[in-house]
Amino acid sequence: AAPPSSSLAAVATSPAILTQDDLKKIAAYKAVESVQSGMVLGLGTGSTARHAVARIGELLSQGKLTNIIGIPTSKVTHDQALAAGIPLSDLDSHPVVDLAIDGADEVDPYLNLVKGRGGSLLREKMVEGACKRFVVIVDDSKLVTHLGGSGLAMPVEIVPFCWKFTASRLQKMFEDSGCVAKLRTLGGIDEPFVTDNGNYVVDLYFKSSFGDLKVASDGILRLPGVVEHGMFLDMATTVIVAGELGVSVKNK
Ligand code: ABF
Repeated sequence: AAPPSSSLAAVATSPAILTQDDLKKIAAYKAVESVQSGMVLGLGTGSTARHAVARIGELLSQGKLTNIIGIPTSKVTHDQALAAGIPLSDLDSHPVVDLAIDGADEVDPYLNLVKGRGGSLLREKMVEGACKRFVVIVDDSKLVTHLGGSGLAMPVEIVPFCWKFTASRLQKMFEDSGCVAKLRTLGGIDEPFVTDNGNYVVDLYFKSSFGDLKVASDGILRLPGVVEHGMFLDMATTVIVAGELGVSVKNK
């Protein structure tokens, strides 16, 4: 199938030099324009999504939005949203989410994503998998021709029990692609990074393409010890990309 087309929106970015954070904010604000009063909202995690959460809180405090219920995708977002005055709930009480807004680490031409470099992939996948519309917000540095091709990590959340065994099986699964599996640790020390769910993250690095995304996804999920991976295939309904030349909106 042909990749989704995109349109350059009329929201021109300012002629001044924009930082990457400015672009993230522009994409986030554009996404929040789709939020309507009464919605149940999936609240993403990361430096782009935090702009959306802040904006939703601001519109609520100004009375421009009412009756919003937020479903946070991490403890960090929970705390930010609470401080911003957004009423919160969870999927147990609100199993259908109207709209989720979140960032991504990579976006391919078919709107498949890599997520989870921030470590919140499991909750993000649960919440964003339950939503009617999933709007992804990125600056244009996140666009790739194929997932895993940026040379950066493809995260996999695994249980701590015998994590070395699981990591080596993941590496072996993709040995033809020169895969190296590394346990994510806390900034320069050997202590493992622990997710909100008490699990570890193994980051997979590929030297060459690992082939069909669906086959890779199924293979990883079949491995005992794996909880979830960071490929979000066929989940995004819209991707908003902010770049120096303006905002482009790609719809599935
Ligand atoms: C989350 O934040 C993640 O899934 C992804 O890892 C990350 C994107 O980070 P940022 O918006 O900080 O670039 O959405």
